[in-house]
Amino acid sequence: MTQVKRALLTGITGQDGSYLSEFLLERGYEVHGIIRRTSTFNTDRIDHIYEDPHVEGARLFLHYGDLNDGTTLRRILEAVQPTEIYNLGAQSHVRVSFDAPEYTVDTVGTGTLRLLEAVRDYQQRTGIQVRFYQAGSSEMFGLVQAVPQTETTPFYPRSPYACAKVFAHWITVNYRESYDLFACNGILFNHESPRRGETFVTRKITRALARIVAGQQKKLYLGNLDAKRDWGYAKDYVQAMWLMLQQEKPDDYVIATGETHSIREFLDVAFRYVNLDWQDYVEFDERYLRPTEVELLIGDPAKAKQALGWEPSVTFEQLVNLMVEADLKAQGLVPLNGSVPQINQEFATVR
Ligand code: NDP
Ligand code: GDR
Repeated sequence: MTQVKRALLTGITGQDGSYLSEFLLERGYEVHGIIRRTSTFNTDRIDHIYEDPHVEGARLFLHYGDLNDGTTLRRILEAVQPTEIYNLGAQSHVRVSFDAPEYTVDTVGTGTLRLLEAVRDYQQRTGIQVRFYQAGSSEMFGLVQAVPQTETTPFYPRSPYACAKVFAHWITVNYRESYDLFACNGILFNHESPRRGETFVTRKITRALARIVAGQQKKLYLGNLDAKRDWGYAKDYVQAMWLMLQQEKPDDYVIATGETHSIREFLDVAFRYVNLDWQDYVEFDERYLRPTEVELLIGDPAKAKQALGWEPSVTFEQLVNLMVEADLKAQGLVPLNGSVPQINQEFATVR
């Protein structure tokens, strides 16, 4: 009898959790996700794959828990008995991490340790090997030490979020070396999609653009437009997470496109789609600046290409366009016969 492939995800309700769940379900996995109790539903991104657990053959299961609650994490691990764990849960907003540093570090840093401790005990007690993926970030590189950034570039984190991710990275390495844990760090550069959280800059731009075209918004307020990011497509990136856990040996990998673009360039491509000039709509608001900024990120994915056979499939321009199209569609503005929707001159009140 073949063993059931059973994955446990933290952060299943997030952008990456939703794409990874789809990917794993397509490959025959039973998928278990940890969700937080909230007063309104927070499962929008996975509602389309949710199955009633009472129905025979259901392969997606949700469990209430939190990275700040170690007891519950242990209980879920014991109940699920996963073969693979993907630790995607995080307070993942860099700007917000300056406002809520303790909470961010507790979730991102100590939360990872809590999960690793649970895995370590579970593995030692049962002898069952669990493969562990840690969602590391290019934010760990922070202040530029070298470009392009590789697995050996030194970290210089520039936010509470990034400091916590550096801790999570090294504690994952330490548990791999100390307890023979199959644990991998993905060092993922920014990856976006129509499911990207609405307050990250890419989605903030494409969503605002669609609202401007629909006449629901007049201005878009942004912070630093000169920062440069290596932006890829989230669907490509979750595949890399899975590939890391299918290798013979655990290791750490940079996942990136190898290209970098400024926020200005993102605005150029996005607004060009609807024949508008972004300079007519974008205003500066200092509240979106960070006390310490990460100015330039560009990753070198050579190791992932060589060892995992992984490559990005979507270009920068394609990524911007697919996000713009999705937000226009969400506003009921579907381009017909290749023509772009016309801007509604009747602007509603600014929200
Ligand atoms: P999102 O912000 O979209 O999702 C974060 C997820 O974490 C949500 O499911 C959220 O739940 C959950 N979460 C938040 N706090 C807790 C907590 N205390 N306990 C348990 N779960 C919690 O992030 P992404 O999907 O974009 O990113 C996934 C991971 O990858 C994160 O760890 C992020 O830091 C990291 N990363 C992301 C990159 C990117 O460009 N997207 C690049 C590099 C790393 P809820 O829905 O209830 O809020
Ligand atoms: P980042 O993503 O900080 O790179 O972290 P974000 O989209 O928030 O910022 C990218 C750059 O855009 C600048 N910026 C603004 N950012 C936001 N959010 N809102 C604005 O109005 C705005 N104006 C300019 C920022 O200053 C920054 O330079 C993301 C998250 O997903 C992390 O969890 C992940 O680890 C990293 O990517 C890789």
